[in-house]
Amino acid sequence: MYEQVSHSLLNDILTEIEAEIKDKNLQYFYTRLGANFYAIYSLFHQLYGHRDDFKLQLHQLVKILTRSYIARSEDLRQLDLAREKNHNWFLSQQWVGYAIYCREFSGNLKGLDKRLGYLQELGINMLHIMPILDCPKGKSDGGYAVRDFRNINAEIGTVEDLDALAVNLKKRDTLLVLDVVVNHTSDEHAWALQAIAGDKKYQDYYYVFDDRSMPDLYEETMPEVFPENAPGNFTWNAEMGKWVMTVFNDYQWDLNYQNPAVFIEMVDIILYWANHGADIIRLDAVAFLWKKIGSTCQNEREAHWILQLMKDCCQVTAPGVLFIAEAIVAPIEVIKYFGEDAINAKECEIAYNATLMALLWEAVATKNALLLNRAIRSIPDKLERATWLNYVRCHDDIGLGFDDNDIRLAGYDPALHRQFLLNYYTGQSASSTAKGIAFGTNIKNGDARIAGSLASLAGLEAAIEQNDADAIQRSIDTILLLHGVILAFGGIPLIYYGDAIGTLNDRAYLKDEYKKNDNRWIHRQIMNWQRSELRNEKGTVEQRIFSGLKKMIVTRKEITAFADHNNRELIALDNPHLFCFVRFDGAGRYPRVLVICNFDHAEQSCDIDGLRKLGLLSHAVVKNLLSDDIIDLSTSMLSIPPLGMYWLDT
Ligand code: OTU
Repeated sequence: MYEQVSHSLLNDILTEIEAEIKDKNLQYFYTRLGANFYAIYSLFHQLYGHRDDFKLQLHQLVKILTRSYIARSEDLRQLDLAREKNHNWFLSQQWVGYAIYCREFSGNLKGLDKRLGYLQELGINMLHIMPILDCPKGKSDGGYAVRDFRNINAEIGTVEDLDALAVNLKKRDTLLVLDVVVNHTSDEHAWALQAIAGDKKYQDYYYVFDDRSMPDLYEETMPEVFPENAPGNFTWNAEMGKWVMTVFNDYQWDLNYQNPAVFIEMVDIILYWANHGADIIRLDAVAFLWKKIGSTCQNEREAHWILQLMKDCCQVTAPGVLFIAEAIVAPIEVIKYFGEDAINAKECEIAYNATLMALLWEAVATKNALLLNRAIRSIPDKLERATWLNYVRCHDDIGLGFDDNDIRLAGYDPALHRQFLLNYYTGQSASSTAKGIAFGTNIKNGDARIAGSLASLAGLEAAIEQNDADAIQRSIDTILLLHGVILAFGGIPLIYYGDAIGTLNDRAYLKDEYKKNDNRWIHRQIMNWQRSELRNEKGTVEQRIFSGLKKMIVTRKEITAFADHNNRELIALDNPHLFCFVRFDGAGRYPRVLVICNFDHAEQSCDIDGLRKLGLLSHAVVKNLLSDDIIDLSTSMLSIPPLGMYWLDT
């Protein structure tokens, strides 16, 4: 939109940097800046308009956008243009993601280059490398406590190694996902060190207080994220003689986005990694970006403004780059990270679907889909040009963040049901073969989350220990069933490293002084490449999981109805063990794929006539796309094997 005040300001800024921008071929940059500037100005004004330095800071922001564009390579600029033309490119069913810790997966970045063949064999074409930036040893939170946002951890490699990797990934049509930890820095970051040294400018980069009066006010309403390891949300820094807000670990200092300088620094960092070839940036802990006394300091409306502003800025310089929102919050809140009151995504294009993840584990434990069927309806429709990141397991804990009301509607008591799930996954219930452990137990309110590798949670570890072939089969079927859902549901599936070969819990972290207090390391194992070779040996656990998953991935990529365009309908069946939805494609809603999953350990069936009444399964036979088997529909009931899944071509 054209608006005089902002436009004349923009002209002033461009005049000021005239020498820098002269002869620089900025045509595309100017059109984007012109298109977005009013939005940028307005949001920046909403957040920082009351400050004396408002104009100065806005000048600085535009300079950063311009310099980053000038630094952007011609190849990346071309990619931006191609993606502008084909703007729904990331909604395609072609994408299949994989998340790794670089050190644990391949030792370092050079080693990672040698493992790209493995990823390609599985069908992966989007690689999320979790944070690899410089962090203090022992106080790194797995890379999420960054000391230098522009340098890679020396043990993992160099920026040049990453550049080389980015080029190789592009050759393989594989997307590169990198983290930018926007909410906090390490207490050894240069900003923090200068704050500690007494520099007021840098103390303003954080939430720093002389005494407990403000921290105590905040604490009244702020929950604790790591109650066991890092109780409270503030840490006393003796050197500085002040309290600092540290929502996560005591060495992770929360950045103060009430200061525009912090916002501008972060935009600069995001664009730095975009210019190093990141296709997608994962923005960590976005729910926490704005703190306000009297609130939980999560999901505040200003946090959304910050993200919108980041998006608007990134679109000017690197419009082909997408954002992932890492917001592990209730469905009604998570949906806002795509943007509110909008048709197209205007904050982050992608968001973690933590609700689906947690519901899948609930269905495995209860062997039914009562809560899954109920609570999945609480996830509102996403915006256009937005998609989910669907996952079964990630590097973090599993939180039981379901809505109490949904639990009640599914027929359970919320507190008892959560306790049941916790007991189930931490191996304290007789009915369970899961071998997880409780993470983040909060003795004040009894909350806890779950750590443990996917395979160990799915019973594989216990089954192998007991040498029980049937139980091994059940856990393999569970692993495949869970992945089958995330591959078919709509969104980008994200597979966690090691899960394709059934990696079990690894208790080695207990012997590591830096890791032993954070039991999420039980599922952040060193990739066992020797075991992974067994994927080529028929009949091994590794081969059964890997080949099953690989087949599902190949099949997913062929089914255009699996692209994500809000083209899914949940189907209510009478049988509580079954989870069923239909995916359709095109205006005539064809072709369609009917997905049916059985979470029970026994065969289950559903009424074919019921489905026919919905216009589904009208033919005499139907093909299961997962196995190519033809299923006879001349009987009245369709049976689904124990822990089985159909993708029916209907
Ligand atoms: C994220 O997760 C990362 O994924 C974690 O690995 C980090 O430890 C953390 O941020 C701090 O950087 O607390 O248990 O509700 O929204 O931001 C996982 C918390 C976490 C989440 C999430 C956080």
